[in-house]
Amino acid sequence: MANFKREQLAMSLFRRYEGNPILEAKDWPYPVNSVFNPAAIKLNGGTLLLSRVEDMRGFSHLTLCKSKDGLTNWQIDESPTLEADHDSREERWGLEDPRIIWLEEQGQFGITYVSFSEGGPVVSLAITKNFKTFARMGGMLPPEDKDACLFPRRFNGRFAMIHRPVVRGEAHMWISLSPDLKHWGDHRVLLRTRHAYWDGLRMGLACQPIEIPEGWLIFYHGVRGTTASQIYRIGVALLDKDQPWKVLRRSQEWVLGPRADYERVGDVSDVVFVTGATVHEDINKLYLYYGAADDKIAVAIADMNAVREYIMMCPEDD
Ligand code: BMA
Repeated sequence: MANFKREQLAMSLFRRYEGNPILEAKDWPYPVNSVFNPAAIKLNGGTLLLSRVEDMRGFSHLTLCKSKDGLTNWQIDESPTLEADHDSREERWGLEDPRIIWLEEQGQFGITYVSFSEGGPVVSLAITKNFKTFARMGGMLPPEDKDACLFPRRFNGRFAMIHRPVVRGEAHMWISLSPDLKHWGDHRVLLRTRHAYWDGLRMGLACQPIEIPEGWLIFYHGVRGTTASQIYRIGVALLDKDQPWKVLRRSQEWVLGPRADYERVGDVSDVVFVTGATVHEDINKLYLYYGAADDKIAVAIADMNAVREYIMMCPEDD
């Protein structure tokens, strides 16, 4: 049965920043078709976005944008920050949809992004200290795979990664483990698409995992197929802090979906695609950065206590 109190909270959890969209193609220092699906982290007291940028051939690369408050006065790199190596079969048709996590043991950032390889999309890893030089670690698992992010530390001696392979045409979220960030095993399904729900067709991790006292907060996108198109919306789950392959809670309803004009109209209509998050402890707010209709970047803001209250009202996954 619908739970109106919880649904009311889900609907009011996020507010769209009034200056949305915060970044568009016209803001770029060089000619581009679109900017969307950015990774986000806090760095040196400011916010850093690594944005997906699509050029006029339709290939994507990644470009760094910095801002003090994470909302205004973005400084955008004058040229692509991380570009595909076109001689490599792995990166043949561009780099897409990055996520960033701080790797505690390495003291460096881990960027997981989609390389559009000759065999289909694969998830690749690059490690960096300064976002100027990048150590490319290559593709991690075979195609088709997307929507991946590492966790910041090991669990029982192994690193963990959430990702979204497509198996038998089904697109669920998986979690895999590795001793060295290179060799991956113990693959298991983490969250499944739910028939007839808003996330019934496909799903994938949204931004990087967010640690809260109750566990790991995991935002994800869910897709519903309609007679006209596909609608991309955002839901949330809670994973166990020490064993993140255990799902403790999962939202039945979405918490953010396309409603504003800039989310409804664009290169791909009706898409809200979250890829980055920052937590601002001083004001107790969560900022979610997302691609709006696949051609601009917007931000949605929530009160961290309300998000925690909401996820604890959600049931276990069924
Ligand atoms: C997904 C990804 C995203 C994109 C979304 C909506 O499959 O390719 O990059 O934003 O579709 O078009």
